[in-house]
Amino acid sequence: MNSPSPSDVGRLVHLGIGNFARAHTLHATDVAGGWSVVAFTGRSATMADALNAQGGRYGLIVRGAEGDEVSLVDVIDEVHPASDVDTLVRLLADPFTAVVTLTITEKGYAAGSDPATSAPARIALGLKARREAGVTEPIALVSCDNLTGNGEVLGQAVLAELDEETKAWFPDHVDVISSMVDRITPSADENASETVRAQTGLADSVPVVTEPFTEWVIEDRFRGRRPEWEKAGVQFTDDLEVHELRKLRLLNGAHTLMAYAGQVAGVQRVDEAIAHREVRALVEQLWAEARATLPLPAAELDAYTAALEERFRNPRLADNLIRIAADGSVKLPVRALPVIAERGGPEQAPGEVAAVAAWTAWVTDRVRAGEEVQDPKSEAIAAAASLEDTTERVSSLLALLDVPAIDPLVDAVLAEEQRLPRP
Ligand code: CS2
Repeated sequence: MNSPSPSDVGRLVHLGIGNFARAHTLHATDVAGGWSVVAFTGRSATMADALNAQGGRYGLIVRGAEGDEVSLVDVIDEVHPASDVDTLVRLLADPFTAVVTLTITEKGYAAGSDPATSAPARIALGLKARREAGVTEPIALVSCDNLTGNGEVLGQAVLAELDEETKAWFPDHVDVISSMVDRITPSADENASETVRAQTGLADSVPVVTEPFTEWVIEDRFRGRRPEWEKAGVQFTDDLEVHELRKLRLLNGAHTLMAYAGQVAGVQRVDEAIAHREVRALVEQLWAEARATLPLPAAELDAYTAALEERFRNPRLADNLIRIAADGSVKLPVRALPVIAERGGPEQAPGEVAAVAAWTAWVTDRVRAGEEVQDPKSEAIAAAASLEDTTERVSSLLALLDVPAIDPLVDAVLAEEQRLPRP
């Protein structure tokens, strides 16, 4: 925790070190060079022990349709469990720390006020300590999660936890920055460790498997130091929103639809879902509706969806639908519901309604089969999905999506549930 010069380097603190962050944020920081990284785990603390045991290094397997490219990422100095609040506070109070990146998933931004469970509350404690230590260097908080205006969402979550004095200090010392990150990162398969060992010699218990495609677009608003991410192909922009909406509605929207409709139809992986005739027709329908809400030229959208289709078809990536199916109650309100509202209602957005209906159908199937639904609202979902009356069941599930109820949605979802492809 000493503070070396030169002034163009610094320390980056990352919150939520799962596979996603290791496939892009930390990889890009490694390519940029010169920066020290201290990471904190998300929900599972086991990643801390595993990474520390291998000196913070890990293998990155880039899995193209034709073959693998394996490299070592060596950028992490230390990993701490999320519960180590004291270390985070100490690091944020240190002027050498200039950037905090976050991949805490959608639900991490609504986690409440307890620093033990809420990353925004922990950051608030750290910023208070930074102010009290008299640090004048700006610090940037950069969200990399799949939310619209993720920087604003983060800023509000942190401000809500701050004392009055730090709130007043905040605008002059903290930049809250939105970014759009895109790289599909499935769970690593059981052969991944052996692949890394064979190609690099590292005995890696937590390798990362990812796709060749990678995109990170960041708002250009840093007053302080930051890694030279341009070296890793990162783009800086004054207009992030259009990049965010395009990705959330076309990529993540299709992912969510496939995750539920695919499993209801009896397939388990993304490449199988996009190859399934009826699921694929639903994806095309959803794309047509989502595209109509995006202020982008048709040719650009054509190229984007064509590229998406190829990424989804990657036969070697083995991306399981169950990974994407997690946390539907916080994903649908970002990915599908805004399109339904902007289109003027369910009748103008049957593909998006199908995504919602596939969720209600899938959680119902699962709950009735006695299987777990991974979601911050899993208990309420289980209760709603168990209701005998079909209309009550669907309206109770929709009430969990945290949006003002769109009345005709219940009927539209009930109708789409009936039309979903089944095995
Ligand atoms: C997926 C994302 O888990 C999900 O819901 O849609 O993790 C997706 O793979 C990434 O956003 C791709 O960049």
